[in-house]
Amino acid sequence: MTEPVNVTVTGAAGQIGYALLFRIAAGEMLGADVPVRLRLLEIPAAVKAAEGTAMELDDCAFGTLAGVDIFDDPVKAFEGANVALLVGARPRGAGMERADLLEANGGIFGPQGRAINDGAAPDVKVLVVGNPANTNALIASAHAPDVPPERFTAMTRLDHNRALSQVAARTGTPVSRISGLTIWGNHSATQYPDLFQATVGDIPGADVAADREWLTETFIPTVAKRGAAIIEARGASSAASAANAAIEHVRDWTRGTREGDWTSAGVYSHGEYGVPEGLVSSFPVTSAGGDWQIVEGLEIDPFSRERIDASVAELSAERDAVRALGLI
Ligand code: NAX
Repeated sequence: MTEPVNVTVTGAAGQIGYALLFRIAAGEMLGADVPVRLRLLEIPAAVKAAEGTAMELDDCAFGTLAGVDIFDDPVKAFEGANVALLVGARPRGAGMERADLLEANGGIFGPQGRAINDGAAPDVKVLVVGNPANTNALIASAHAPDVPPERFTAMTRLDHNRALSQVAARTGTPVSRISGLTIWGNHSATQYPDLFQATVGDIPGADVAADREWLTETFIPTVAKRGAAIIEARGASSAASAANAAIEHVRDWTRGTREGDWTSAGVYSHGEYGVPEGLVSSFPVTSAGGDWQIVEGLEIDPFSRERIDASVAELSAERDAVRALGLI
């Protein structure tokens, strides 16, 4: 049997963790023939709940699951990690200012970045799901000077999938026939879902986007505010769809994106499309050989430019705030 891949999942006892772990263990993320060893990280108060989840994982008797270990210490949890899914984060509490939120998350993602730096496998790939995801990825990466910053990514795949589904519903086109859609910027309400480069069935996405009222009044806000709509309907935030997006992000990263298409991910900017170097911003990306590549050379129309710039400005402001707090 090949050596198991070590997958560390933080926030393992949370609702996304519960929707995620069984699919990873079943081989849906890394492949049906790839054995996985799960390393779960939780805060001490939630370790018992993680143990319950581990019992259920045992009870599935997955052929691809080589073992489950549970930790409350990031140093141990990230030892030998090949893939790290950083799901656990500090949610915004009542009366919490943005600086408080960034500081609380700095206290989580700084030490986790350091632990990844010191103990993870040389090929470690990191996906940050916990919000504010882009800036948390930036903080973790800043504490991992020996890991290439390209290995720290933030999840915008759920936004990408939400946009695909909205376009499919609007046009009656199966999702499988929609390509070239992009989420730009921050995983926040300022994100910009870009249809202009897309192909929808046999028609250019720009034709679908030509209905500016639908684009600006329905499509863009529906995608950006979908998380709030789910909370309103379900009484809890997105969990299974977020877990699915995390699985797809890592699956595509490790096994490659679909031929002739790209996806969206928050990745390290080297200055592409005018996004300041060093920000973790969502871009159109492909993956081959285990590395993300930003799709370059797309023509950005003024409508899109304005929206990309607004979301990137928010990311720059978050970076300035965490810098001022001494978190990076
Ligand atoms: P839950 O509150 O259900 O679970 C979070 C878990 O993380 C808890 O079990 C908690 O004990 C644990 N945790 C907290 N601090 C930790 C630490 N320092 N180390 C290890 N574990 C820790 O939240 P859930 O619904 O699972 O959401 C998790 C995160 O995903 C949240 O930050 C949420 O905002 C974010 N999301 C991000 C999305 C994205 O597209 N990037 C979409 C879904 C989701 O909203």
